[in-house]
Amino acid sequence: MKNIKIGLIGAGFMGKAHVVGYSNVPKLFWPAPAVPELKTVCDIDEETAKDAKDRFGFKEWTTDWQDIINDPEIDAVSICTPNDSHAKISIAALEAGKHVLCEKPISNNPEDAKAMADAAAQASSDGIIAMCAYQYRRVPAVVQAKKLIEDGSIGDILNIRTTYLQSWSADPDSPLSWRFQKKYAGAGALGDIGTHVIDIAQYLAGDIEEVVSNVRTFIKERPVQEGGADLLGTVKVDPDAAKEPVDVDDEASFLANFKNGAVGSIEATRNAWGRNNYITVEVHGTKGSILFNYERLNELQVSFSEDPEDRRGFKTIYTGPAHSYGEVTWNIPGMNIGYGELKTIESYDFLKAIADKKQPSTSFNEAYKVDQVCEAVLASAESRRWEKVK
Ligand code: SOE
Repeated sequence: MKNIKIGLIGAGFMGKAHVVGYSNVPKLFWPAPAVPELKTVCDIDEETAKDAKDRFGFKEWTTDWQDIINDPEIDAVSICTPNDSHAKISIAALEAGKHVLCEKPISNNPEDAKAMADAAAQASSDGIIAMCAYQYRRVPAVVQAKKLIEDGSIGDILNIRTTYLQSWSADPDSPLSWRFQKKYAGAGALGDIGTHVIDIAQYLAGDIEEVVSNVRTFIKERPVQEGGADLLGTVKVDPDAAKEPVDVDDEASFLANFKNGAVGSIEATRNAWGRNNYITVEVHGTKGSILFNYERLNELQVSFSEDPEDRRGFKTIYTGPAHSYGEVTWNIPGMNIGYGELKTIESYDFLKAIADKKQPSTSFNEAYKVDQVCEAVLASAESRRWEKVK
């Protein structure tokens, strides 16, 4: 079994999630496709980098991401930095012959996303893997939904609606991190969380052809915080701190027409008090319906038209060993997985793709297509018309 030496760039909340993922692969999936070795962690903040080395068990730390690219021992790089740096780091890593797992959205603009997809296509001819971390399509219940769609259980898809609702920035005193600044993030709720449910919608129902949207920024300025750390609303800054403008959306919703004829709606907001990581997917087909809610991620609701009329309605499938990634979902349905296991599934798929030399989803090209949908959503908000996805 091969050891894969990992370099992690960005040691905040998402860096921790990648470490949890890698570290648990051999514990949950055995035999593992490869055993990850945590070689070097990088963070622009020296204290964070040093702390991450000790806490997560890396051998080395650095504050310069180029050290990871230039280290011939490192096989694979996890990129957990703000969106504006994904392109330069990913492309440099791929050109240096390293496998890349890059956080979403793939970039803060479609031009860089295209350059990344091109670099990934080029590198794949040498067996180099590039994957964008849209993990929610890997939830076993979502994979089961895909199976029910593909085997015809719910017939032809007529309608798909997805939502991603959060509340962590609904408080106007939640500080102005990079997520509220276009130059770093590209877009707001649309790019940060809308992209996850665009990815799921395209995974289940195929490519989106055109959109008409409504995009808003309700909270137009926020207090400036010290340092660049992304606090995700957990720490409030002094209410008297200076405020600066928010130049991205905090609410985006749109109607979509899919290439296969289905219609849909997609909604993302970070202003929804009471909603935390509220990802929902509802699919209506000619023979049945499917419903998923991430806050009950071990369950899939299904309803079939062929059930006798007096028993028709949603029933709950509890995911477990009978479903995808059953090795990781413990022995008994209802024992349940959470965010850590989901990141482990993602790391497993990345390591397996490296071992098998087979490109995984979400590929950089698929992730670029998600960015193209966002571009059309923002264009439609300007033009107030239907816009084609390029
Ligand atoms: C913040 O909205 C965030 O951390 C997103 O950036 C992640 O992609 C999402 O999965 C959880 O929330």
